[in-house]
Amino acid sequence: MRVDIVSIFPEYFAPLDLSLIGKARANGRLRLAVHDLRSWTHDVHRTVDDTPYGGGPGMVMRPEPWGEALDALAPDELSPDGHTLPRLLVPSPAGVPFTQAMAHELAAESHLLFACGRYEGIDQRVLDHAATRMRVTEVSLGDYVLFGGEVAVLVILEAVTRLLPGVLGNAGSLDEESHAHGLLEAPMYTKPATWRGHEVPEVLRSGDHGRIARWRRDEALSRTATRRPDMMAALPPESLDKRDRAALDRGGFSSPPGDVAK
Ligand code: JD8
Repeated sequence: MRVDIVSIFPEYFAPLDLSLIGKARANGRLRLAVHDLRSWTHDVHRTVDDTPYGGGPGMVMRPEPWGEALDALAPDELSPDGHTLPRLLVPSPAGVPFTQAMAHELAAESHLLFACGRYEGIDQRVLDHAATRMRVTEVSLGDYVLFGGEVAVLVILEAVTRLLPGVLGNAGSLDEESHAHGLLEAPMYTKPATWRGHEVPEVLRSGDHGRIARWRRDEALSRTATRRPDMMAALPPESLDKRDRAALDRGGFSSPPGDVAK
């Protein structure tokens, strides 16, 4: 996968040299380049912002440097290696929510181009113009306010690159994840069995794999019911069997509506 990032703070992306993402880059599975937006300015002050039309506080990123950056990184002509146009991703609090499903979708792309805004954001015409020649997605990390798109890109890239074949190294840990089966995960424990007076639940030391699986399922259900009523409500009714509903009942939680087959 090829990834280009445009930002006025290219230093933000130094951590991408570390750890698993660094490994994916080293072994060639990830070709990542970070670009300074100011390299596409032409004035002595390397200006990238101006006051907003219509008034209001703050500054808006001017369209011209962005236009040149996108021309350079997503040229109209097919390159010698025959690559297609990138998918342009623009972090914004007004974007569509970034999810694990979108991470999977992005992991299947051959070229991602990230545009990191700052200030009050990027002149909308940059996105409108880009959308006439490539797929453009405004994406939000969540309902809180950041200073700019850089941190969002770090998060998205970490979620996407760990899905690339050969990056995780442990394929098994990919599909047993909470956001794959719609429930939060049960708590995990390791040695010692007693630590500062706190014991590892007996069932996990019993060696009874049936009881362990049932206990983990019950913990996942009660956690999800308590912490994520939104995930609970979104569960397909047929994904909860009689034993699941009984476990929720015992914990004083109500099961989402729906008929039970099993
Ligand atoms: C990009 C500029 C800040 C946005 C005024 C101060 C994502 N989940 C998220 N929260 N915030 C962002 C985000 C914020 C950004 C930019 C992403 C570029 N800002 C501006 C408009 C209102 N603030 C985000 N992804």
